[in-house]
Amino acid sequence: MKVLLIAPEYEYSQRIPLGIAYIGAVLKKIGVDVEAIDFCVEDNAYDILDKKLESVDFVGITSTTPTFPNACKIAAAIKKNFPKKPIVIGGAHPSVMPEQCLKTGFFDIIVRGEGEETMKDLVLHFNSKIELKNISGISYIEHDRIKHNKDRTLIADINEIPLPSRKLFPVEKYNDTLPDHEEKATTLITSRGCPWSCVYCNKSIFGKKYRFREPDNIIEEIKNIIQDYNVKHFNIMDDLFTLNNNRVIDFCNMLISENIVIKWRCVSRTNTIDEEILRIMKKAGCVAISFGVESGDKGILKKIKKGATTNQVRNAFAKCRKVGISTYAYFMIGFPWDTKKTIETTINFARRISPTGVTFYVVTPLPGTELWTIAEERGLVLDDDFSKYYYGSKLDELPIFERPELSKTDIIYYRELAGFSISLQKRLSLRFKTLPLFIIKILFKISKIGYMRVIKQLIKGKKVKFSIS
Ligand code: B12
Ligand code: SF4
Repeated sequence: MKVLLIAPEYEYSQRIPLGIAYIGAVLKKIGVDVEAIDFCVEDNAYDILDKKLESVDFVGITSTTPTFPNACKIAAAIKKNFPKKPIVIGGAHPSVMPEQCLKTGFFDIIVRGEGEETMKDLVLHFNSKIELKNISGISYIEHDRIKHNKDRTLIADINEIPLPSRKLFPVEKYNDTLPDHEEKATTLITSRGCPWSCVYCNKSIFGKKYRFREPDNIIEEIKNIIQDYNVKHFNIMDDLFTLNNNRVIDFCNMLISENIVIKWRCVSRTNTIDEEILRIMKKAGCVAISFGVESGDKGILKKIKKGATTNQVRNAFAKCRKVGISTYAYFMIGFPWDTKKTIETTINFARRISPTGVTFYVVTPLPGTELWTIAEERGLVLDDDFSKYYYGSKLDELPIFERPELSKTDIIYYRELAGFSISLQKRLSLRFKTLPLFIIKILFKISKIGYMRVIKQLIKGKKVKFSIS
């Protein structure tokens, strides 16, 4: 049996698609022949697709919400030449919108949630050894009716999952790096799940239960990567790397005692770190930590169920600075409760905590999140073009919704103003970091560049793209 795994195009991706790398590893382990195409890094991906399709028994595509339109394009291309070739789709988007995915007519089976065990069952199915009705975690159409089989239980011990198969992908083509470093990096996932409930987060794959890989299992992967690719920089992209202090300490101590000299960055929450752990992390090669701060307004932090206070945020950034670990803060502008005032509080807060780097995203209610339900309940009209669901990281796109209190133009204005204020602060010495926002606003207006960008985005954002509702 031969399976082709596909990651659709996402123009900003620099990272190996670990979801299908794990699926590929599991398939290889049971003797399936696996090939893969990552449309993000292959220039002539459709030609490669044409060549590979003939010999494969079925195709597996991964998809998030913004890549779903591209997943549909690929599936449409496959069905055009090979209408009988089964296509399976998995990932964060299909897991929460299985019906809509099936209704496009492009996909035969939707894999909901964690995919490793389900994919093994699907191989048995395509070998005629098991019926679809007996496979948990899938949705499909039978006799014109959509069937949703029961959910699959999570894998109890994630240390037993084989290491992701990087060999399926052209590792040298990814431009993954650590922030402010040029050397090649690669991505690691060392835990699954997160116990918090932020309203904008899609938890459809790994849920709230925190499952983690033991330090020796992670270090085996790191050693393999160093040996196979000579890559010594790692982006640990877990939802929450620092939840279990003992595990983090053991991991760091193991790196130190085995003399594994690497640099790494992880994603953390401001309420899960202390100075002692930061010092050990730094000694073990941690150069940067990313924090989703989201807002500087206490009321908004409560509404979005962030579970962290502005004091905790301030402390965390100060401690990292003291220890010498760079900090990257992510904020979001345009929550349904945001006003111009709360956004200005957020911009001022971002300036005050003085992170090494800051990104301001535009709030985007994604399917499967509490924010999506809230938006529906409030009757907010969301854009139905999923290719725009990038948190406004595509500079030329408008936010996907607006309210009378905060128009799309307002949000773009504030995002640009936020960026301007941070770069201004960087250009000036630290003494000026309390420069009042009203002065920054005047400078922003005078600079014209900021306004020109706002207008450019408004014009470009009107272009309509391939749309699946
Ligand atoms: C690393 C990461 C990124 C990397 C991308 C890396 C890459 N090339 O995949 C970067 C930083 C570029 C990124 C960007 C974005 N991301 Co992101 N990202 C993640 C993160 C933290 C880890 C992804 C990962 O590797 N997981 C580990 C693997 C093992 O899990 P997995 O991919 O889900 O795969 C499992 C199952 O889904 C399933 N499966 C997946 N595909 C398939 C295919 C088949 C055939 C089968 C059978 C099964 C299957 O089986 C896999 C194994 O169990 C997740 C959160 C998370 N914990 O997963 C968010 C997450 C995927 N990202 C998300 C979002 C919103 C974004 C952005 C839109 C943000 C932005 N700023 O614009 C962009 C969109 C990028 C895109 N390509 O779609 C959301 C997606 C929500 C949604 N509704 O789609 C997530 C879930 C975060 C969240 N909790 O809300 N992201
Ligand atoms: S802390 Fe991160 S992973 Fe956990 S719920 Fe919040 S956004 Fe999601």
